[in-house]
Amino acid sequence: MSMQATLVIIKPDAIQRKQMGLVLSRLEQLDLHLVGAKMVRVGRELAEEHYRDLRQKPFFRELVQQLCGELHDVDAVLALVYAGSDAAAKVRQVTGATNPDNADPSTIRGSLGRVRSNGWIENVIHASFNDAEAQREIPLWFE
Ligand code: IDP
Ligand code: MG
Repeated sequence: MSMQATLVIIKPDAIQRKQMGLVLSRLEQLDLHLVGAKMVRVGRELAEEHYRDLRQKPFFRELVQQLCGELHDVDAVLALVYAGSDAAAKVRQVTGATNPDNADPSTIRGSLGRVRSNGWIENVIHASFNDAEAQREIPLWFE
């Protein structure tokens, strides 16, 4: 097993709902090392680049606005990098399914996320899907 790193972003919905500590507590239980942590003011350019693979989706505009904090009156998100063997897989396992309504209740999204009546998916964190995605994403957020 090789040493890997993965990106986590505590999203604006979780910042607004004061779930940052809860999320950090969950991630702290994993057998990984926290090697980077930074509050980031997210501009359009960064959000669009981060979610570039979803640019054709009908919800892309709203997704970018959401990551920028515009839908939750939030100025910054918390970007984190965890390192260790199978880092991305370990984090994704506790993250849960994309839609909180479908996420196992034991996961971060299943326990802390929600789908708003207006349809917004508030799923608490971003987590790199795999090592390749992490390698693309981490340099966007950390120099
Ligand atoms: P992931 O965050 O579980 O990796 P992705 O498919 O990569 O899921 O989508 C990135 C983000 O886009 C999701 O976390 C969620 O915020 C948003 N998203 C995904 N699918 C939908 C949808 O069908 N409607 C609205 N937002 C969505
Ligand atoms: Mg994804």
